[in-house]
Amino acid sequence: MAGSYRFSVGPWNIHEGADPFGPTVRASVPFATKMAAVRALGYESVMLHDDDAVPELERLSPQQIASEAAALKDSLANLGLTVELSAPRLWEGGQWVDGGYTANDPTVRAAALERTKRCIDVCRHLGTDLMVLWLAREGTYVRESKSAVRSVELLLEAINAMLAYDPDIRIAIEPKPNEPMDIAYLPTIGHAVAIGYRSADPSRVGALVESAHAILAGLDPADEMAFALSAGKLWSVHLNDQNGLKYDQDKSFGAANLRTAFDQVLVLEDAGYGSRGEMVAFDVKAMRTTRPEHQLQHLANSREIFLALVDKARSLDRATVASLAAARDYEGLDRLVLRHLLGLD
Ligand code: 3MF
Ligand code: MG
Repeated sequence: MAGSYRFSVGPWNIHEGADPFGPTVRASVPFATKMAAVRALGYESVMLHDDDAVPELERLSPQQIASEAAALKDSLANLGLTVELSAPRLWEGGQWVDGGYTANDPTVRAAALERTKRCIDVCRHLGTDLMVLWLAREGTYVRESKSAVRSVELLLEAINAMLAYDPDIRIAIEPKPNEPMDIAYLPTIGHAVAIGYRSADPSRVGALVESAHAILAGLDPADEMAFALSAGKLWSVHLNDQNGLKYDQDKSFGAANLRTAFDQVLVLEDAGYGSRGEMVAFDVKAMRTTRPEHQLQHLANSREIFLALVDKARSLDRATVASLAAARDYEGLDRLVLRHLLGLD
């Protein structure tokens, strides 16, 4: 029986259009309006940074954090939304310019760990056991500024401290090879899975594949997903698209390369992704040119195209695929897939 999928998105995926060269071009949408809007589009779950869920949490006591997060969980439940995951936002504040867990300043490293513990508390009170680590500034602009070996050890120590803090928390590492830093210490899924196996509890360290991040690493997103799937470690995805090696574009799913999008859906579908509770999340942004009245369109488009590609994966003539593969007629197989995607079969 073919499975069905459940979808998730973050509040940052409805945004004001600022980029490094220009300020905002759309008014901000209040958080509550965003939540209601994504539910109306068919999303059942949301991803929240720790301070999306509890603004200014660094100024609050653990008790205040607990009650704010619990209240948010209830108001989301009233809308029909659950929380898929939370993530510590260790890249925005000025204290994190040199990273958190790998900063050269030990007081910054200690603060990063404290902040992450608060994020774990937020996860618990929002009703999720999944925390994502996008290790945004855990890298360098200057090779000689940090010891890369020591940085990996520091990341491992930090992950072990998180696992020890909460016996139920699961950590999904979201690798990205660059941006905002020049070079990151955990740039690919292979790195994420490897450090997970070195941790104190490998069963609680997995990965999140973002399509664009794989492309920026020069890798195929479907194969990155496959690598994590084969280890039982694909705990979420950030589907989107990316037109080559540029800045992180967060285009709508399938917008740059429909065949690559199809191959991602195929690998998820064939592995039964979603049947163990995993969400299909999109990390997509509206173009800067988007008018306010169209600023949800990329969220509708991504979901619609994903579901259309699920139909394409399910209706692919697998017997013919198998016989073309057995005959090593890969030209014929190429044609079969392209005609199928074009609706010519
Ligand atoms: C950056 C990202 C991030 C993460 C998010 C959750 C802001 O390229 O993809 O989006 O997905 O922080 O970990
Ligand atoms: Mg992402």
